[in-house]
Amino acid sequence: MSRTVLCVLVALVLLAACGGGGSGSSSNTIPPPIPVDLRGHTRVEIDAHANRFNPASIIIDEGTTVTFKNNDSISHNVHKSADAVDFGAPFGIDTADFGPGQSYSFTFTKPGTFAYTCTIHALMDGTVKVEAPAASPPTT
Ligand SMILES: [Cu+2]
Repeated sequence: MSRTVLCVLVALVLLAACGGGGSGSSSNTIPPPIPVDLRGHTRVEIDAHANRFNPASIIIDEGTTVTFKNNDSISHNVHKSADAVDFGAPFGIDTADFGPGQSYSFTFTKPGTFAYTCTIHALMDGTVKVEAPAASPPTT
């Protein structure tokens, strides 16, 4: 066994160990959840359970009614994340209306991406992306 071969092997191992990433620094942030495509439904349901909304991120058609169902043993609420956001109608309820076994429904009448949150639980939030119908007849 020659010493040169050994050196080359060590060099290759070191290169492999530190060169894997290639160019650029990979992000360490957790990507947002992939939205669940629920277009084509007039009513959809979001499960509020274990202090999470599930699915936390959805895509729906304009005009779809979303029901947030509380399947926990504690109360939750649903509020928009930013006051400046217009959901197309008053959005959000107070805690007393959304206790265990209860639900809250809201019909999204405006296209856009709407972030909401449960103000009781810090990590309990979600996003509803509302899309206008793809092939709408021309309005003349
Ligand atoms: Cu909550």
